[in-house]
Amino acid sequence: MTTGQPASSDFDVVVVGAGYSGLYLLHRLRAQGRRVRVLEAGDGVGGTWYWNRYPGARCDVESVEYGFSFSAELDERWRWSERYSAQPDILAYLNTVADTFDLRPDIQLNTTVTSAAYDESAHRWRLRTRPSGDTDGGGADRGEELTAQFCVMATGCLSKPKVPDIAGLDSFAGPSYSTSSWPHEGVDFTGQRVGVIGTGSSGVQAIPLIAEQAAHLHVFQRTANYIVPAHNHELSEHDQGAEKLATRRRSGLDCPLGVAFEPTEVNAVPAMELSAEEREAEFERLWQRGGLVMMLAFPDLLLEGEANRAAADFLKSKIRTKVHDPSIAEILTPKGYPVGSKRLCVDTSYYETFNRDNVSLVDLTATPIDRVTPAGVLTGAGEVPLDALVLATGFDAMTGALTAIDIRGRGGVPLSRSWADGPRSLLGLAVAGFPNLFTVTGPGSPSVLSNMRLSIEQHVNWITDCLAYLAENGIAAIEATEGAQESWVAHAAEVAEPTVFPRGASWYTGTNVPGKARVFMPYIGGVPAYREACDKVAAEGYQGFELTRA
Ligand code: N01
Repeated sequence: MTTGQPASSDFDVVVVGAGYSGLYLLHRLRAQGRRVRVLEAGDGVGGTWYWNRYPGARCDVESVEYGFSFSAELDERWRWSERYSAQPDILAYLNTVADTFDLRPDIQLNTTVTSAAYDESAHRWRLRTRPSGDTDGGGADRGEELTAQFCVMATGCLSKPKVPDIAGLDSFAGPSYSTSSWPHEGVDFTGQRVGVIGTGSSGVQAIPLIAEQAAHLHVFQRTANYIVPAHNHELSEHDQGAEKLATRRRSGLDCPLGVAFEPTEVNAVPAMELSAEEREAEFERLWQRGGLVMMLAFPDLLLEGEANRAAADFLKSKIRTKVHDPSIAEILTPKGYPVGSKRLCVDTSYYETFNRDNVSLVDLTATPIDRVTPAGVLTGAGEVPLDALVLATGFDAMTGALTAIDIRGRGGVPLSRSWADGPRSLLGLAVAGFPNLFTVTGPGSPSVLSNMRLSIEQHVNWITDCLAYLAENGIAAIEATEGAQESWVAHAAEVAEPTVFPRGASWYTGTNVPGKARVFMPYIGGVPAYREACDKVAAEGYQGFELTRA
């Protein structure tokens, strides 16, 4: 189904979003014989991988761990081409998923959900939609209303772009592009003077490729990030045989980050109990391996203190070996915050890009952006003339896609009001006051601090098993209790407290969005402990939830 009206508007389950989560949910729910409708704002499936088409966009979890684990048929059908897959590959994979399981007939594209309200007497959700892109105010009339007993928000953690707080953006005379909604036909920067604002993961991936094309690239950096190399390479058939896939997936289940990491004895020892040489050797080993596993070097690395500083010093020293001009290397060196408190970036040739003659780095801490002008960007050092502007300025993460929908629970209470002081959720799966509503990888779950594929599968399995239990036991409504929710929120905060995470100014804590409550949102207790907590709740008949009989 594409944009056509559904045959009926009453469903057992409505799923919002057709990325990894929505596709797997649909597959599982249909296998249970439920009437499901997936509503998707884009005109294709893929979620994150549908929208983020900027040059260099690729995953920072290895491809062989990023494919769904539930289907041998899918494994047979699909081969990854690189260690870290590029966006077109992942989007093609998700389209293959949709085709393999014939999911499209139950997916309604170009449909933006505007509101969802819970009807207490009927134990059903009533959702309103509008056609995507319909911003003239008439959209509500051309939208539709759907009802469902259960509503699952599969809306993604990094899917609501942050509105950049930069004066004069609209006045720019040339084209401007956002990495999070890149033109499908691509952009040719040949011969142009291009400015990129933002040096998080998106900027770090896009900058080297834009630099190869542009006549001149100006990078506007406010905060230098900690960056580890991807060491990307092609994948062979041997790298993704059935046995290899199974081993790596198993290993991911036991790892706090949900990725295949075989710890050595050294990794179990606190960093400062080793000699400086031993510590350095381990950092170097993981640097050569590449990717986010650097964060698993030592058990105390993500706690505030010496181990964290040692890791930071190691990463800073690498910048000086890669960037020829010491003054540029100094600007690219992170300062004033612990490594890990902002999301680590994974790069290919980022630092080397600053050795090119056609690349300039603008240090916004020294010369902040005053405003964008028709001709370029005006900073404290003067105007930088530009032909094109790229915004890699990030997302209203974890809660933005949810609060963008007018979700109202019992008593008509809006979710945005319940979460005004920060998100509160039981296990990142359900919210007190919002019966029969589930969130996939919601705040309070490992989500963005884990391999998203693995965490999505775990959540979808948990939610669909829960729905099967409710059906078998004649239960019409399920709702997280306030008490259980408060205990989980307190536990999540307690686990995070000794770590560097709550200290950082980042999208993890909502500090990147003006006015957003400052709360560390993901669960840092690790994938195995989290899964155990979820399994225990289910095994005990959904303890912590109130169940209402039909
Ligand atoms: O966003 P970000 P992102 N003036 O928030 C700057 C995932 N992801 O899209 O740090 C000037 O990290 C801002 O500066 P500062 C991944 O989890 C994954 O890059 O606020 N600058 C920062 O430099 C990632 O963490 C992959 O001082 C402004 C940048 O914009 C998450 O998505 C690839 C500004 C925003 O960085 C978000 O990454 C891409 C302003 N007014 C993304 N406002 C993979 O590899 C913002 N900035 C899988």
